[in-house]
Amino acid sequence: MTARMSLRSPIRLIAMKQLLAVASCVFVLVAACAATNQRPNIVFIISDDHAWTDYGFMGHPHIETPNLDRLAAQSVLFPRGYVPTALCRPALASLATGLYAHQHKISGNDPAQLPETPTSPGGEPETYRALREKLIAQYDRQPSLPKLLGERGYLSHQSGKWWEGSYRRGGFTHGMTRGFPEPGGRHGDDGLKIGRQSMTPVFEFIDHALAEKKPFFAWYAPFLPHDPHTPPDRLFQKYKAKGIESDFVARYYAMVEWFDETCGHLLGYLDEKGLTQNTLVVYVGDNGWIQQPDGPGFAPRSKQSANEGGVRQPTMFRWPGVIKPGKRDEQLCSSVDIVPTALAAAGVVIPKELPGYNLLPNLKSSSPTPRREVYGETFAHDVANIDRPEASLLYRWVIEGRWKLLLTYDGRLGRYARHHPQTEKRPQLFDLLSDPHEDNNVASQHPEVVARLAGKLHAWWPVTQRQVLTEWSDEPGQWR
Ligand SMILES: [Ca+2]
Repeated sequence: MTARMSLRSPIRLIAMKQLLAVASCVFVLVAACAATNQRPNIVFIISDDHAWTDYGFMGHPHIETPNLDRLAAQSVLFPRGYVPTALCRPALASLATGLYAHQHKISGNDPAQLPETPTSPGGEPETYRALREKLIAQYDRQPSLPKLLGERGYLSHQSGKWWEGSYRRGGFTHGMTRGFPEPGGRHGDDGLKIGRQSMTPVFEFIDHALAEKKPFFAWYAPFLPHDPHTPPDRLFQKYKAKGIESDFVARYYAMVEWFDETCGHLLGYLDEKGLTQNTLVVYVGDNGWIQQPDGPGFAPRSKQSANEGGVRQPTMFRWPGVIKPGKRDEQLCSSVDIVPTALAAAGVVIPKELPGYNLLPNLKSSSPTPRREVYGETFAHDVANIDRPEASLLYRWVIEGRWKLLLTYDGRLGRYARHHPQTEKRPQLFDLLSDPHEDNNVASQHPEVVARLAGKLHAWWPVTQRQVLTEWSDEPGQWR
């Protein structure tokens, strides 16, 4: 070793150490970038007409949902999740846009009937079809999850219920629904076959996204357990054997388990393809259903209703290794939180107009979410005025901790009026923690709570053209 070398070697050693330090920093940075670049796949599983009580994990005495029970154990589960509206189309539009119905303006399933609208399906007059088109055009104006994810390179697939025209118009790259104005395109057409007939279209899409090496978004909103209640006979017989007297109820219970089986197939496919780890699975239902025991329809205070049987929907988020599983017993969640949370998971900037919370930081850290209240609004099934959702406003509600305030409005009822008898026009206040089925209206005993929560509803969305009673009176409720 020369003197010159020996002089330089300590310097070399330091340089080497520095180089190693820089290299390890670069390695850490590259690894971090790789982790953030590996954007998660996103799967929405959306049940259709399924009450909050009707799951194994929610303690139902008869209904078996082993696949959703497993998902619940692997997820952050909000047993007190809610949808703002208990009707298919507005609820689904909120799940696609992250907006309340009074914001996206798709407040009901159909435009209100015109005097010349035929009562039999098909052959609708052009004036009525123009209203259908106008309702879908409300969706076109909004930023939506499939569109925003598509801009970031996601492939997306629509299956099941979809009301806003074709899957392409909805912003999906792939899908099943041809949609209005195609024949039978009101709410899903070919999409409604998913789950009931086969899962193949979803699985083929997943394979395609894998081959393309692109992250994907799957919207799985099967027409299940929604009627027609046509479960496999083995499941119907299973519930009859459990002693369920009413065939209508046994069929509905069997439909729920059939739906659960399809969820198992989908989640199993993610496992089989090694995708479970890098996929955010979100579970929610669009609205509730309480089966009438003596006929094919739904009981009061379920579908279309602002009562818990309509709006409460257990909500789950699963992303293994990122989201810490756990049950958030009393913590509230609104379905308008789902879109911002999914966008955050995908690294997409959340549009400012979205009213929901990005829950991702809280789902990761197990900390409580910022949500202190949940808001909801019930409009008539038929949209009286597309530009002015207030015209069909029937109820609004807010839940804060144990309290739920429910206000009744004089919006136009249209068809399905019998589901909204509006016999109680005065404010209704329920203590949900002690009275989860809303049997006791305690508004007269807590005027200060009624006033405070009515103020919150007004601040949330000021309604100006409807009649409503916001104070209890002993006189029978009459709009003044
Ligand atoms: Ca529904």
